[in-house]
Amino acid sequence: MAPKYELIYFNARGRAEGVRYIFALTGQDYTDSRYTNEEWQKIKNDIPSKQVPALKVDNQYIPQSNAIIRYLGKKFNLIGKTDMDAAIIDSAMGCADDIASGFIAMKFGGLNEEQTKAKAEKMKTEIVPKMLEYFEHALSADGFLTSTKALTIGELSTSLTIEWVQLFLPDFDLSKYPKTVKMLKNVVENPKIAAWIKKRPVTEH
Ligand SMILES: N[C@@H](CCC(=O)N[C@@H](CS)C(=O)NCC(=O)O)C(=O)O
Repeated sequence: MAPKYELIYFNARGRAEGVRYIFALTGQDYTDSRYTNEEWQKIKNDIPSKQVPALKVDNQYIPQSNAIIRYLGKKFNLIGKTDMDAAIIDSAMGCADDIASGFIAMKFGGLNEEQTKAKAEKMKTEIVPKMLEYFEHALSADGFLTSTKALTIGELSTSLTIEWVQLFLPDFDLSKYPKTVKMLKNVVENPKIAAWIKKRPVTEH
C-alpha cells in the first residue's frame, strides 16, 4: 500500500511547489496543508525541523525541500537512468538553489531599498547569468537534462527557479537562453503539470 503523504507549507509556491509538481506529474494523492503565519507559529514546535516545507510520510517527517524532492524522485523514478544522469540533475538543482537563495535574501532578508537594488543588480548581471549559462551547457537542444527526454526532478525544480527570475527580475532577457526557455515550456506545458497550474491556489510567489 502507498504511504500517506502530507506536505506542510505556507499558502505559497515558494520552496514547496517542486514537491507539488512531482505529485501532480505522478498523480499521487497527498494532503496539501497550507498554513498561515499565525497557524504556523502554533504548530512549529511539532515539526522536528521547525522549518517548512516538510513532508510527512505516514508518521515520519522529511524536512528540506531538496531532500523531499530527491526522496520522491527516487520513489517515482524521476532521476534519469544512470548515475551521471542523477549527478547532472543534482548539479542543476544546486544551481537552482543558488538562484533561489539569492532571491530569498533579496526579498526577505531585511535589506533596505538601496541594498535591495544592489542585490537585484548582482542577481541580474552575475548570479543568474552564470547559472543560466550552466543550464544551457547541461540541457539538450530540446530542453531536457537527461537522454531519457522525460521530465525529471531536475527540470521540475529548475523550471520553478526560472519562474522566480521572471517574477523578481521582470526585465531580464531570457531569450538569450533558448534551451532553458524550452525546458520551462516542457514543464509548464506537460498536460499534468498544466492541469495543476490551472487549478492550484493563486498566490503571489
Ligand atoms: N533549505 C530549506 C529552507 C527552508 C526555509 O527557509 N523555510 C522557511 C520558508 S521558505 C520557513 O520554514 N520559515 C518559517 C520559519 O522558519 O519559522 C529548504 O529548502 O527546505
